Amino acid sequence: MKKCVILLMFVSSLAQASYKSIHSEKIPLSLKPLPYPSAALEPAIDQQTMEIHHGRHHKAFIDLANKSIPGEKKNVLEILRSVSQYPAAVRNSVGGHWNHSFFWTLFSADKNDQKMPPRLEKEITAQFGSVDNFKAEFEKSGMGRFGSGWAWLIRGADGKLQITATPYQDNPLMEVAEVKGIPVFGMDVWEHAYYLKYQNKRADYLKAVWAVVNWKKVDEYDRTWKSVK
Ligand code: MN3
Repeated sequence: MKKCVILLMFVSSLAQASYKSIHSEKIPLSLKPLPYPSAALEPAIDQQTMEIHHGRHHKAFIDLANKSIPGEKKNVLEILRSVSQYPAAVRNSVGGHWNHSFFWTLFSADKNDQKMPPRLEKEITAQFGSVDNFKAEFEKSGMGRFGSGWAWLIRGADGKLQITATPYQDNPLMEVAEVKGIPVFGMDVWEHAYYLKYQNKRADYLKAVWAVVNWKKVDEYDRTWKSVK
């Protein structure tokens, strides 16, 4: 019985991530293990990029956040919702931590996860005409984000699915975001996310990663977006 409890604690890492588990985290933040081996998403995302991205870039955001606001009592979502009241380092670091914590969960090497659930397909088709249209519009948004940032699929203020992009480590949950909403999918378009393998070819990276998207997880986020207040 006791062994069972200990095992459950280990399993409740990023693999089981939900809005709640990401949002309720408080300072000091910690780096969770990836929900898959670092080579699992090859060839779309190569192992070296994965290891540097997770182990160094994501870790750096965590270290900066912990250094910037030691003793902070608000949780991650509350900080993002009031991020203009903090120094810029907090916007970058807590934003970076949220974005990457969410990002790692959006991929899977499991064929079952890669199949888009009919419910989500229906929602996407209703909003964008077809899944292919959605992908094309999303890639366009990622390409249109000049410099570093993120492309997002969100549930907007009107409750509809919408594509948007943010600069740096901003995200649509922040009260400073131009277009606000609840992210249900997101793509890191910083050069560090793709440069080792794709160099300057961001379009190739954006096209390649569709093969490893965990649509089951995206569907789960989309089914629970209203839980984020
Ligand atoms: Mn990144």
